Amino acid sequence: ENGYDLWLRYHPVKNPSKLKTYRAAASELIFPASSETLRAAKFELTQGLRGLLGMSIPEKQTISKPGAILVGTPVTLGLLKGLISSEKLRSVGREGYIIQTLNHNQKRVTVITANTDIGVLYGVFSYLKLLQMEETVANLSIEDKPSISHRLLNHWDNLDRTVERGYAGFSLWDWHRLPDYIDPRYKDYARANASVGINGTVLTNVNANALILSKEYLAKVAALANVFRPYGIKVYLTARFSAPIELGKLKTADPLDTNVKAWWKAKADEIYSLVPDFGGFLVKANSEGQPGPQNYGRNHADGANMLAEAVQPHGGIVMWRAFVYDNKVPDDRAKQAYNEFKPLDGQFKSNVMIQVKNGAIDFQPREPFHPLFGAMPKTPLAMEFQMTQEYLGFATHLAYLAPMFEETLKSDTYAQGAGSTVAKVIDGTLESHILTGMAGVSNIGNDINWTGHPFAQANWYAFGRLSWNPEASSVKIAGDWLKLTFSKDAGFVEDARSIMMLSREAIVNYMTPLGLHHLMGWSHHYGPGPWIKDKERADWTSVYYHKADSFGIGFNRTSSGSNALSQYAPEVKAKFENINTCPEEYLLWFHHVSWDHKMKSGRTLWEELCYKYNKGVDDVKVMQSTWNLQKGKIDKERFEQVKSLLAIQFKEAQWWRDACVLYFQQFSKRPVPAGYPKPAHSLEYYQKLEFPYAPGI
Ligand code: BDP
Repeated sequence: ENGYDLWLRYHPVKNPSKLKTYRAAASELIFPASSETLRAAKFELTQGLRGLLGMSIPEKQTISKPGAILVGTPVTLGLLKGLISSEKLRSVGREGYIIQTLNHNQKRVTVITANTDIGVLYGVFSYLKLLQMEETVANLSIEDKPSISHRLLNHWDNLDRTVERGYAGFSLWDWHRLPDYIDPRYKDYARANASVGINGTVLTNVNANALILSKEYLAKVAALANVFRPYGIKVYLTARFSAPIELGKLKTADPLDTNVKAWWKAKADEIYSLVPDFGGFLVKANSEGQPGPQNYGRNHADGANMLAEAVQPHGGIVMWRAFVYDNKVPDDRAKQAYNEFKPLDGQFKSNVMIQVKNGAIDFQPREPFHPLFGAMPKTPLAMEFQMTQEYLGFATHLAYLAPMFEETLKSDTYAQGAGSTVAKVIDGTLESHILTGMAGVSNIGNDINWTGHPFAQANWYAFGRLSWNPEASSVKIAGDWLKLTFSKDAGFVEDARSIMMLSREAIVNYMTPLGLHHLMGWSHHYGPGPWIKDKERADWTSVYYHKADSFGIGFNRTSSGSNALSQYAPEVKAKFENINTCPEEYLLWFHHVSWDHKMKSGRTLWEELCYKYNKGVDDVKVMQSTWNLQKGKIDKERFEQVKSLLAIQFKEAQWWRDACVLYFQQFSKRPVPAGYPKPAHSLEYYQKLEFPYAPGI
């Protein structure tokens, strides 16, 4: 058992009465499959039924007995026209599907239908999931469709197969042997994505290499696109803004230069000649050293629109990232994206989305929602979440991220009054956008289990589910994933789900409690580094963010400080600005607070900080003991793997706690309250630890 099958495990249904009813409900299959997508759907369904029900389902042209399964669109299976009303079909749109049990000439049949072939594929995955989870299938009436149009993975994969901030081996893309060798994993990757509704993948790192746009590499990209196409997955590439210079030998990459425009247009034409359904470009520009329009005195809209014009005739889009900040700008880093982008609202072409990270700094274990959400009503904003655990213990710590994604999606921007949640901004309903998107920075590599930590698969799965339905519940998703991936044993699911639901908060507590952020080790971002200072960029140090001094700790972003709070709607600002109404989990994000400040618990801030760091460690202990109870309930291999990783997590949670508490104590000059364990080492010891070979830099 190595976890390769992810959540697509079609193991025999164990419950005998369930098995009997499932078999009776799958007596024959009527599924003419003339397209590649329908053939993929049919393959999945027949393989799935064979595994789950231990039988091969006979194929028929017409319904001959009860228990028939009918699959197709009204075009591919004429029989369906009379069975499902066209209004009902219309309501599920281009990618949605319907699963319906109904009586036809006194025979009970199951219909899986959609308007498009890809909708059918999604319906098939959904039907198989019901069987995998051993749910009742006798009276199905399911109508489902995605709320977001672009549900994309962002691979931060380099052409040499290293992955930026990727901790699960090397890149899946074997560029060297493409396009001639097609690794069978590409198809399994596509199946996994389609099963959760992911419909696009950006193959390359945002810190882009122009080479990917060369003729040779485009042939490789086309080969991948061919594998993914039947699964409804479009490929996208990152566009290095200076590519016209590097590849085209032009003197400039100025977006208003005619030759530059012509170069990108020709490049887009070339890409589309090879990949007719190419999705478009993702761009990181004028950020962390990447070139961009500002190099030529132009703005982000000039850059984005120039690329948008190039792909527009082919139906492509541009996702322009808002992750910009500059250490030469003498203002709080948290404010810079808003300051640069808000004034450009309304200036982007209609095929441009601005891709915004969930928070204003950088994928910290907890961040308040990014102030740009709700602030650019004339521009579609796509969400960027990070699945790879850059700041949450890489693929070593168990961190179920869906509660964090959910927290952001449910946050109320108040942009158009109460209820203007981030979810409604990005699903387009708040500001009437049709172009909508959610991106997840991939945690997938070539490790046999894809994500390194067996539980990191859950973040890929959950991202897909939330990008399909941003209102979905993280608890429900966790339960589903466990049943699909490990076991349906109720006790196991309950225990393992409690571990998952505890994990993210545990990490917040042992790394960055109470709104602290950016305290990690230099460069690789692993382990504690609250002492990081005096580097070439202040906004890459820890002291810039925690500002600990003899008075207290925290970043004052109120009107007496950087006033970053002014970027939020008045209701949000008022709540966070007031130290008494600011939720304590964001306290030190927005306020510089005295060590003696009384917290809701009655403890002082210093005592609360010590309490939280210890709570984080204790929670990992709870995760460990709960996991140990699962022995024998799941396979030995994954049980042991998770057990070992939790042991590392426990050790490292203590490392974080001890290093941070000792470091901050230098400023608080207060004793650690009685009852907490003594640090194993001195502060100097922790400060001297070095990790020259930490992965994924
Ligand atoms: C940060 C990473 C860096 C990425 C950057 C980005 O440390 O490696 O290139 O974000 O999102 O999280 O562009």
